Amino acid sequence: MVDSIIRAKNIEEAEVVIVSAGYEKTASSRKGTKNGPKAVIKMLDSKLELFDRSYKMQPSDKINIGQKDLGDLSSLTPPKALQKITSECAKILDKEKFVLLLGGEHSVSLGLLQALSKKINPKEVTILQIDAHCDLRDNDSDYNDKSTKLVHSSVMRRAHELGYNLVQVGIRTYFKGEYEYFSNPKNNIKVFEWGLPALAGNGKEIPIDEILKSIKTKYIYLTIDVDGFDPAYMPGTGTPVSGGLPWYYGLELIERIIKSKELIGADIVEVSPQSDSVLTEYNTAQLCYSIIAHKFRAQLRGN
Ligand SMILES: [Mn+2]
Repeated sequence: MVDSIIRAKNIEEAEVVIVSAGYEKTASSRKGTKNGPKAVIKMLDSKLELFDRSYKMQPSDKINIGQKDLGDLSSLTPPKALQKITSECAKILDKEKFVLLLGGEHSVSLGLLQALSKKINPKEVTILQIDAHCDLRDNDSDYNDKSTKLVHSSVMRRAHELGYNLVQVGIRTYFKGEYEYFSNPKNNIKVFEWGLPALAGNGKEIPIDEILKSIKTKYIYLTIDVDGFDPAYMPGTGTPVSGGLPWYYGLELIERIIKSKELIGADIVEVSPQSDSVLTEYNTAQLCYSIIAHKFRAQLRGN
């Protein structure tokens, strides 16, 4: 039998539950994110090494990782899909489990964020968002005739309205209304843009210390849109944008943020598998495993 990183037989047994939300309704460019979670789970099940070279052991031996697939949500309307993701995540959080959500399009994050907001006051939580896009539109009326407020390009606006603090990293494209929203000091949003030499110190990467210093709360939530990374590492995604976070920079940022704050939840979204490359789902599986190992690092000591 092939060893899997996911070894908990059910949710009760698990400490961490990877929730698959293959929802895709409002994606604006290339489709395919509904197939993302399945591809990532397959990598965790049979392709990724169980041995972690930074901890020099097998985290999956010490951390009980389980999974829950929410099935095909794409036949639901955006409000119904959101309600389903929220209530399923809430049930798992009620069992005191850590939830790592896999999308699907970015709108799924709001489900877990709504569920968490019943447990911890959002004002005490900072969302660290790795993304090429701000996702701060009020709605999608500038590019969609049948506009809604529950689209992937509005997800962080809705989260911000819930009261969450917001720090964005890797941003390299936005709409005028988003610019006005995040640059309004009243909204207190910190944006670390990529590729503007004047802001990034002559094209050098933004020091990770600066990002850490911008987070004022004890609790953090991590949302990773894979398009935040350089498309060289994450080519399979709906709306790729050139530039972005280099692989090892992203891994270091994630490690240091988890070690310096208290991570209450995480999601990785917008994985759209390609027919000729498994790189995106493989790297996403690696991010999942690393996030879980860092979060539960106290359990990795000793034998
Ligand atoms: Mn994005």
